[in-house]
Amino acid sequence: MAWNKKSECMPVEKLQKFQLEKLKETVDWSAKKIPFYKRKLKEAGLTAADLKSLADLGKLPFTVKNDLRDNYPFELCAVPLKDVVRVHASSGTTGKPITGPYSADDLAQWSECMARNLWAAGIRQGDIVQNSYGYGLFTGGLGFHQGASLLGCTVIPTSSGMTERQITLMKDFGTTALFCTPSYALTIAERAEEMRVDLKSLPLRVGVFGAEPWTVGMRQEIEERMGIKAMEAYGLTELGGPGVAFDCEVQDGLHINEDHYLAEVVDPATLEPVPEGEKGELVFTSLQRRAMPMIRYRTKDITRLRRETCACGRTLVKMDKIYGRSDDMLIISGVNVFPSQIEALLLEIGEVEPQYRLIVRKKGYLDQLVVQVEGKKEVYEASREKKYEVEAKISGHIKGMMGIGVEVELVEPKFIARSEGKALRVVDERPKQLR
Ligand code: DLL
Repeated sequence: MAWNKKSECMPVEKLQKFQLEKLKETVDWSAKKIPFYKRKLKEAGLTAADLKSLADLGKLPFTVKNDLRDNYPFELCAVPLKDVVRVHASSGTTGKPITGPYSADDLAQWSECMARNLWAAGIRQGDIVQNSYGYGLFTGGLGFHQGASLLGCTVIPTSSGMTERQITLMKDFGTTALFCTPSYALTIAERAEEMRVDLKSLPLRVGVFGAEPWTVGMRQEIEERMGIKAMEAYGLTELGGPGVAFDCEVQDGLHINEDHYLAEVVDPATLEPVPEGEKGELVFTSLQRRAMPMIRYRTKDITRLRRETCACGRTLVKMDKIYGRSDDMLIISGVNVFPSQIEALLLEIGEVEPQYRLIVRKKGYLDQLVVQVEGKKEVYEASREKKYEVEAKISGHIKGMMGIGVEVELVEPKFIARSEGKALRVVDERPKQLR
């Protein structure tokens, strides 16, 4: 049922006791080994002994991405470099990169978390898995590789890119499972259609996708076009990469590997915890990592937590699919807009491809949102009137559902650059000082 039934299906009370114990160990370890945390905890006047229950978590200071940048490359590392067996890094879109060092134990735990993720997706020994996440500093490639190796799968480490070769190998090797970003899965599906390879007739049956926000509509689109079940992985470099949360066969939210990651949701403005079930910013404290423990790391990812009995038997708390990142949130006519909301609406329109870009411009003092979306070939090539009609249909749909006026530009098929990794959805053309 679960890869590690003992940990994944532990009674909640027992799990929370375990979490408190590990939280104290983590705080103690961080205070002893990392000058940054030693200082922060001293300022907060806290020691591990002050943590009497999980509710005391809120007394601990937050950690933000800039703390990692300021301490680049190894100032947050709690073990000597000779005990670091791997370093990953993420550059993000701006600024200095951040590093993720791992001890041998950290690496083993990561593989375990990934094995749970892949097992829940129905992947087993005997599966031929094609790993099209980028190998290298990005945690996707090696994270999935390790998890699949632990399960005993046959791993094809294709990495991302060279899409035609991906499809040829998929056919020749009889790939049964594919790992990549959802946007790259669509790129593969599209290229396969052009190559006249019918993915549905291949042994491919499941994909595990993540590393970027994607809607349920996008998941269905991928499932239909590839003839597979599309499962999900969530994680971030700061916490060791993918394997933080994953969906099970119920596909209603992602279970968090709570014996490794203690999750909270806070109001991004007040930083106060929100009641369970309410949306806010996801914050994680690592519970067992040694090389780079994290205390109350603010992910910027927006979701909500749900503690409920899941039909799969796991007791691990669930989070909703990520709605978006607080730093990708646009404010259009005073309305908060996440790209994923627009994506969901676009996927309801039959005349367009699931390829889009949001361009933000300044019109006077106001922010204006331009939705560029590819028309299906027959629609784009039909009359000008048809194009206008579809554009009006989309802007009407968005206005009706979200109450905001947007400009819609139906663009020709292939106009929008195809993704091999994380898709670029938002292009901000506002002058820097006006954002
Ligand atoms: O993207 C780790 C990963 C690799 C996850 C492969 C899943 C699969 P970073 O490059 O550090 O790490 O980016 C982390 O990506 O804070 C989210 O904003 C976003 N993200 C990751 N997974 C999901 C997901 C990897 N399933 C950032 N849904 C995170 C939505 C996701 N967003």
